[in-house]
Amino acid sequence: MNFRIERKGQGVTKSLGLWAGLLLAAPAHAAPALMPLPQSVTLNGDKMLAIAGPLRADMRGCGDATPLDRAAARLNRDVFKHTGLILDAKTPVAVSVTCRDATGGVDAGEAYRLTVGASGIAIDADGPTGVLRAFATVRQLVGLSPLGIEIPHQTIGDAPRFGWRGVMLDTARQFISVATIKRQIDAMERLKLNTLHLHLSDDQGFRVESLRYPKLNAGGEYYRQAEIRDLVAYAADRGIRIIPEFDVPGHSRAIVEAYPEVGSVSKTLFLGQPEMALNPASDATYRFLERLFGEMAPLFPDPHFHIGGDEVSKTVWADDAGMKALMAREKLADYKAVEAHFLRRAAAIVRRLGKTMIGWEEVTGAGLPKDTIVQAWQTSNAMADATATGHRTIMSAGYYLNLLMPADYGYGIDPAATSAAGLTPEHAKMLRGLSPLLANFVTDALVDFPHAALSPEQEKLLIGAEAPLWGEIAPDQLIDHHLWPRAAALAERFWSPATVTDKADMYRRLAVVAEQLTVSGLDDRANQQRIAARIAPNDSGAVANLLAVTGPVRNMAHDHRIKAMLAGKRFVQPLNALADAAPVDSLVARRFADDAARYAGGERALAGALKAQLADWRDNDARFQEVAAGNRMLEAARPTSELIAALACAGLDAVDAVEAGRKLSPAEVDAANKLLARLEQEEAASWRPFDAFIRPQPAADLIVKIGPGVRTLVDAAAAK
Ligand code: TNX
Repeated sequence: MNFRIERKGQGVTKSLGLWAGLLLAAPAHAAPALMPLPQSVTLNGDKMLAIAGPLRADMRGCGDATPLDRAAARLNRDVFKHTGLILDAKTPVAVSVTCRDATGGVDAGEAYRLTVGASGIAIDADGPTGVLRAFATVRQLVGLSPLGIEIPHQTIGDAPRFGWRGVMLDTARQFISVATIKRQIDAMERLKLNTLHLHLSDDQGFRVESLRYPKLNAGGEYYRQAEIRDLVAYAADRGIRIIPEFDVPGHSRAIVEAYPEVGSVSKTLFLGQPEMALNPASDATYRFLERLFGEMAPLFPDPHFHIGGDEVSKTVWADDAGMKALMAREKLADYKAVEAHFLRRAAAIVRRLGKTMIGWEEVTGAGLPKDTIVQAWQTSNAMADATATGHRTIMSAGYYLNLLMPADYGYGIDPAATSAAGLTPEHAKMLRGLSPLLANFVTDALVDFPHAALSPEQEKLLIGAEAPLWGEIAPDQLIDHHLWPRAAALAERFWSPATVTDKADMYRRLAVVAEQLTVSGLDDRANQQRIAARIAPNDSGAVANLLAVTGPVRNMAHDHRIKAMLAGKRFVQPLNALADAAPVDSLVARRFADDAARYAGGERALAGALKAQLADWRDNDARFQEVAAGNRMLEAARPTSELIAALACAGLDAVDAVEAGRKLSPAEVDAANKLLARLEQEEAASWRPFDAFIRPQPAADLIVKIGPGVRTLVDAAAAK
């Protein structure tokens, strides 16, 4: 499966880089960005297909036409959104669609071939879902093109690497509205993601209406059963399955508080609270699960059912009355064995409901039926181990969007790599040496050791990957920009050939995809703007300028409740601050770094644009300081704004020096290097897990992102 782009007729095979160059050379409004990159793109000569009317799809062999007609209508609506053009209904463009097999299913028949030629667009899909994937490609080929649509004649051949390509939303920690979930589903369809895993219950809440156990819903917000049915149908229309997760036996405080008769509560306290879990020693627990899962499972027609199974405390059951008897009767040596016993009974319940069970990696080795799917979340080793025991496996380690790592971090981790995600042994050793408390948290399960590559049998068991966005610091209004555009880069990792690894090219396309997603309906920027305007109604622009070139600290460093909890205090953190609004990847700063590199490489015409940009950043400081004075939510970021201005000045001096043909003085270089070193420190301070607890974090939890671009300019001017 080699990625190739060819230009027929001229006999030139284009490398990825050349293709990108070609696209950049095209007028900006026409530059398409394909993501995930297809298996192959062959340009057929230099001709273009002009689109002046709506796309008129004609389906053959695709079975029930209704869902695909709706898909075609969505496609046309998006074309309108992306272009703003009034298309003439009298000159429709033929989209002739054929399916090789009419069988549906979100991971069946996703492969397609797409040809753009003089007579229109032809789609030859393996199945109806492949038509949806081809439509997603058409959206991107149209691109943002307000001056008119022209698509180069070409042939695309495409098929996914993995049949399971997902994201996970955590509706339990903080409730997520149906409207917000639907926006994410829309974006998923555009990126060819096919699985939405909803984490629906946890300590903080049980989020699906239960008529059998109504007390589960007494404590907070939840989805009505009718809303669930609507969501499931909405997703299915877009070729996306919804996987429900009800986390047991741990992460279940909400259940235990509502129905204490099925719970175990420890006498000892952990972080100031008693621990809770379902009680594996009581028959009432299994009757409860049978009835609860029996009510929930039919709401979700997908054959998979996720029961969690993660992070069960090993002491929660110590004080339980029936525990000794259970352990003796079932010959269970320890609480790990008790947990396995519980999971086997839960698996039997799930099986009776006709579902295939999924559990987090802790369920590996619990003696579960071989068809149980394991979701690896802490290390690549866990994925390797789960496949080695014969379980189908979904890879999530390395793709945790809630850790706020940049897009290219997860993009650089191959789902099939056996030692790529997790703490290195050296890092773990260092952390354990720091304090007994840390040693307690840094378990072996977090450590990724060197590991043999997957065998061909193991490779077959790796069915795909999922990017989770846990909800501790991701309330409804942050979902869009915490999920996107980073999930688009991961969608490529999960769909495209493993050989597609060029990060610079990914970011170039991601910038376009991000614009397209916003134009099509994401609330990412609207939400950032809402936060800025709330904090500084008198000059939200100054705040927005600062946010555009900063990003939040990573790896839970912004979750201040953790430290409070460790100190035995409860603390409610409002998630409406600058660090909540800042984009994880500053695409503005990246663009600046690219421009700086081109300038340093000799494109002198960029001097004016670079200087204007740097002057804006320098001048924003005065504006920002004015709104920040006396504003409690902005005070902390005053040094951030100063730092941006100081860096901008260093960059301006560098461009001036290059333009004047002189070298920066050693003192100037030294001053700039000091600033840049400070920035590198800020970036490093939360780069790795646990850093948040052992390293000071930058002001306002914000990392300034223009360092790499300024570095390029200063180096260029120092070397003159
Ligand atoms: C671990 S990932 C969890 C979640 C947390 C997440 C981030 C997994 C299976 N369990 O419950 O939200 O870390 O804190």
